[in-house]
Amino acid sequence: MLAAAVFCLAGCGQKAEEAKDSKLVLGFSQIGTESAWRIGNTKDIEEQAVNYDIGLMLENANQKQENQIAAIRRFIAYKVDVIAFSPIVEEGWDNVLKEAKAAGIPVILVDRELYTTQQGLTTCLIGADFYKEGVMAGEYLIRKADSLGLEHVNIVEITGTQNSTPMMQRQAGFFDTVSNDPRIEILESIDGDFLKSRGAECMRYLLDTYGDSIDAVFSHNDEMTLGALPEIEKAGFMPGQDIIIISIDGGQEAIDVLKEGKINCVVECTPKLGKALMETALKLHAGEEVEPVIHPVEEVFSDEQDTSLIEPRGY
Ligand code: GYE
Repeated sequence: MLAAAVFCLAGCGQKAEEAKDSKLVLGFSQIGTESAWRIGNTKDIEEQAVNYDIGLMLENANQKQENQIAAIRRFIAYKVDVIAFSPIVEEGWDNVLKEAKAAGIPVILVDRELYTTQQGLTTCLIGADFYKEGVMAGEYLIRKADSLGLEHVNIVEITGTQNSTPMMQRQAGFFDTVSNDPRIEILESIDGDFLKSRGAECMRYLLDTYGDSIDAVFSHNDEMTLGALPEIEKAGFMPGQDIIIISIDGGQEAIDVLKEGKINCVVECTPKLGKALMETALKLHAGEEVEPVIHPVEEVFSDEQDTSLIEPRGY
């Protein structure tokens, strides 16, 4: 509703300018609605914009980079004060970012990183340390193998969107951690695009190909995990017991399944980036320096703890 109002004001001549002058206008291009994480992230940004009295122009790109580029161009045309976006993949942003720079509009990266050929096209990144998440997932697997006394662990990996920051860094952190352990073998990594339906498809394929030699699944987000679990059960295995299940995000649905014992470990990735985003936008608008990288603090939820004590997650 607010976005529509801002669009209308911006199109209504002088009055619009006055309204815009009194309130910071932030254009935010969201990737889509692929996961509980993403939906929670959007909700948090909307709520924090209200708390900080910032006019939010929010656009949903429905998982398409071209839609994000078009949204950023609209933000430039409307002369918003600050642009923020979560780049779906790392490459392909140079031109639109140069246009934002030429228009003098600072750009904040939310959640994901990107790659540019020119320095200084974005101001900062507010998002999780995905490499560390991969490390924490790998460390859990090693501890689990120790506690079960396993001599060999065959693992399959269902990854997030190819060439996205969380996909690349979660994989790198995980590989770097488990590759030092001679017991652990990665049978295959397959692209599940962060989607529940793809998680199910990938798991069906992996079960058809490797059958009962799969000891563990590392899935880059809860949605793909939740898609994979029924496939494991249909194939006659008990997730969490016959196959170790490791997920990332920590949305409520996955935490409930962790409590049931069908997921063994969920590495937290918080979508609550809205407060830091609004504070950073206000600082940039005031011409102040901002931190180049803001990482939220994140934890691991697993069957090593009393899972009944995990607080409601809010996403
Ligand atoms: O893990 C996944 C989402 O970029 C951190 O994207 C985000 C990831 C998150 O769709 O569920």
